[in-house]
This record gives sequence, C-alpha cells and structure tokens, in this order.
Amino acid sequence: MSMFCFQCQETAKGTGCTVQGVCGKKEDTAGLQDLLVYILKGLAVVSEEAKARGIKTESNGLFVCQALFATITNANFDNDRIIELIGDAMARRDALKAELSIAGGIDCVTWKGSVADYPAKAASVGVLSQANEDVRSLRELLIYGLKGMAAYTEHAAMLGFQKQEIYDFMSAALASTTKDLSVDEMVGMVMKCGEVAVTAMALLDEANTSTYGNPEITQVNIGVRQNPGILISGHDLKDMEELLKQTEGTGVDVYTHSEMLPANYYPAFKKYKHFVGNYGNAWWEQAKEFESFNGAILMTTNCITPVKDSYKDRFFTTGMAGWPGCTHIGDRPEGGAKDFSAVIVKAKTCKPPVEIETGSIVGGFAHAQVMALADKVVDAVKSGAVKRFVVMAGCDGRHKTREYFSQVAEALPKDMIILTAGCAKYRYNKLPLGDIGGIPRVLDAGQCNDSYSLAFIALKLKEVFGLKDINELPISYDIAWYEQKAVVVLLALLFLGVKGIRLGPTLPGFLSPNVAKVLVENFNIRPIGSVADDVAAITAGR
Ligand code: SF4
Ligand code: SF3
Repeated sequence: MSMFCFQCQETAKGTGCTVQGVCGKKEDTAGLQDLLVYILKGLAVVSEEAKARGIKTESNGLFVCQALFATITNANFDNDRIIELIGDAMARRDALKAELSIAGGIDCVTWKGSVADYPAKAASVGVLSQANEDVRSLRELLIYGLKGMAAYTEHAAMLGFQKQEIYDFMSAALASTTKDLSVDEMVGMVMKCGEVAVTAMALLDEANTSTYGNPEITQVNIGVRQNPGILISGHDLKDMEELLKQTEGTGVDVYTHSEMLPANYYPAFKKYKHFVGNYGNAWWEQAKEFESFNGAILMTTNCITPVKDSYKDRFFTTGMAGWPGCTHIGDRPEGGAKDFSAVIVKAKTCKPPVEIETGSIVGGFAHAQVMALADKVVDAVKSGAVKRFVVMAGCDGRHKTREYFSQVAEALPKDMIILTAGCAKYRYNKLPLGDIGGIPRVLDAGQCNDSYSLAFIALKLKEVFGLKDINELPISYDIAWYEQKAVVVLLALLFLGVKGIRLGPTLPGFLSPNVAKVLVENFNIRPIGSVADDVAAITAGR
C-alpha cells in the first residue's frame, strides 16, 4: 500500500484510497499531508505545555488553521507548498521548545529531518499507524472535524474576526490525539468539536454579514454576456471583494462557480455592474465548465479537480488552494489587498464564455432574510400550508448515487420546504419545485458554513413555537456529505441536539463499526435509504 486516505465520501470502495486518491491526490502529496498533520500535533503538544506554564502561543493559531486547511480534500495538491508548511510547523514547534527549554518528548515533538527524509517519515505516521480501529476512527473523526473548523475559522480571520477560544480548542484537540484517552474522553472531544464549530460558524457569519451585509433574496442570472470573464470559485469572500474591485472598469466580467454562488446574495457584491451571475454547477463538473467558460479561473479554496491542460494556463489559485504548475496569487500584504492583476491580464486575452444555460435561480435565504419573513413562515406552518421543512444541506459529488437527492427533492410532498446550504443544492436548485404562497420551496441559505443559518432558523422556530426540544419541530434532516467541512457541520448539528439525521450517499468510511454504533445509538444517525422509503418516513415525521 503506497498511501492511505479515507477522509472524504468518495474514498475508494468506501474504505480508503491506497494507490492514488479518487480526488487526484498522489501518493507523495498524501504522505506530505500526513506528515504535516503529524508535525502540527507536535506543535500542539508543545503549545499545551506552554499554556500549562502560562506562556502565550497565540501567534500560532491562524497558522495551524491554514496548515490544516491545506490538507482538506481537493484544496492543495502542490507538494512545494505542503513542504513549506511542514518546515514552518517544525520551526514554530522548535522555537517554542527552545523558549520552554524542552529537550525530549514524544516523536512528533522531537522529529526533525530534511525534505529528503519526509517520504520515509510520512510512511510511518499516516492514519494506519494507529492499529486500534476504534481509536483510529475517533481520532480521525476529530481531526477531520478540526480541518473543517480550520477552514471556516480561516475565512473569518481573513475578514479580521478571530477568537482565541477556537484556536485554543484546536490545539488541545490536536494534542489529545497523541494521548491514550478513554473512549468516553475521545467521544467527549468529538462532541466539544461540534460545540466549538458552532462558535466558529457564528464567528464567520458575523464576519460575513457585518462586512458585506445580510444576504437578501436574489435572482441570480445563470446566462452569460459577451465580454471576457473571470470565474471565481471556492468560499473566500474577501477574495471575491478584492477581485470585484480590481476588475471594475476593466471590461472583464466576473462570474461565480459552485460554492461562490452565494456571493450573489450579498448587497456589497450585487452593486457591481460587471458581476454577471453564476456559471455552471457544483465543483465536480468543473472540467467541462472551465473549458467552456473560456476565461480566467480563480480558485480560492477547495474543491479543485485535476486541472486539464486545456485550461491550465488560465487557472489560478490563491489562499490555501494550490495546483502544481499553476500561478498562485500570493497573500495580501499587511493592511493591503491581494494583487489579481495577473488574472485580469489573462482574462483580457480570452474569449467570452460559451452560454450553457439561461434564466436565473433564486437564493439568499440566510437567517436574517428568513427572520424578515418569519411571520409569513410561522403563519404558513400554523395554517398547515407548510407541513414540514427538510434540511438538505451539505456537499455534492460525482457519484450517481447522489441522484437520490434530486429525486427526494422532486418526490417530497408539495407542502414541504427544503432548507439548503452548501453545494448539495445543485442537485435540485434548478428544478421547477414551485413555491408555497410566495415562499420558494427551496430556500438556499448560502455556502456550507451558512448551515449555521439553518441551525439558527431552527432554534428561532423552536422559540416561536414554544417547544422544549429542537427535535419536536417539523424538520427532517437529509444531509449529503463529501469533505471535512461537512463533517464539522454534522458535529455542530449533533452538538445542537439534532437527532435522526439521514446521511448519504454513504456513511463515512472512517467510522469503525463500533464508532458508527455510538452515533446510531446516541443520535439515531442513519444512512439514506431508497427515495420512496425516505420520503414516506419524512412525510410521517420520522
Ligand atoms: Fe481519497 Fe478522498 Fe483522501 Fe482524496 S481526499 S485521497 S478521494 S479519501
Ligand atoms: Fe462543496 Fe467542496 Fe462541500 Fe462547501 S465546495 S460544500 S464539497
């Protein structure tokens, strides 16, 4: 076996990628990412020691987030960048050790090597280095939750919003995976991850809405214009803002792709006349859509699929995203903006996009907008016009089995409303599902992190209806997952006490039978079933 990774839903055979990632991640990159996580654990162990001695380690919080973010599925395939991060992690760890006069310690604290030593070391520190499958499962569940949290925390930090308690938890959680904890302690850490995830998502929500305004109901154009364009994908709204500013008046149009679609709902972005709308669908359709787009492409975060030669020269990455051989737009200088001029120069040489569809889709139902409609929503529930809400948030992916989600959306009774967030929405956001008394039957809150909005809405409804338990609400959960941000969203929902979540298209391969049993027994999590069975059960309130 040359590598082992099972962190995402598309892992080979549902158990693990062992030769090359289904995502395109190669053995060497997988090894480097394993080594990076390993050294981050060492840094965390030393940071915990510093904390115990009352020494501040705040400066490492954002770095740890960024390094974890680089190891998320489909984010960074560039070995040079991962090698740089490993070196930086070791330097930070060793500087702290020197400050504390720590000489010995466990291997992740003491190991040092040159780049030439990395492959051999990586082979011995990966996921399978833990022989006990239940310990492995709980530790990896925690690590994947942390990766998701790291991504959201990083986005908030880019907008100037940081919370030390999030960084503190991440450090404690990373360090905990090096200790012999009881099963209860490990489960406790996983649940705590859900709790801190709520804090992280609330922080990002605050960062986004206080910087760019509250998302509002918006008709998003899905057709094209006849100017050269830039297609921006990923989740980073700060990049969106700077790109819109820098492209204004250049004759280059801007379109969103996949998870950047919700940028169309923000007042601060809608005002730009050259911001045309959204082009294409979810991440996994990018190869053909990037080809027909013709223009420059800017990938701000995950999800990158193997970059084809046909558009490689107009494909740019920034932030923690990376693809070897493609131009990477560097970080913003202190107090300044990123320089997207290379992307703009490239776009100007490109043909306008080929139109692949026309019309519009509607979105922008984050919590403030839904609360503005609260009376209407509550009346509709009270009058029986709306019987039930079905939360179908999460990720999309390439497997055919995901057609289940489109079919459920179509088969649900017409008096049910789908609440969505994340790229899972592309399975049904272009279907003619209609509305209920003017309330669209698909309410899109935004990106995967805006699942926070859905939890917020659920908690508000619980309050409005005077219920004791969130599970008494007429809400069912039918969630699609792919990568580690969905893992942390799931942990957040569990922390909020949501029970009976259906999860698909498959349960995570990293859950051992015993750990899966704990989730089933405590939270009644279950895999999706057939469309007919699940729709019948949802209709019956189960
Ligand atoms: Fe396989 Fe997913 Fe890991 Fe990629 S991220 S190597 S597809 S498990
Ligand atoms: Fe999508 Fe990658 Fe998860 Fe942000 S963009 S939801 S998969």
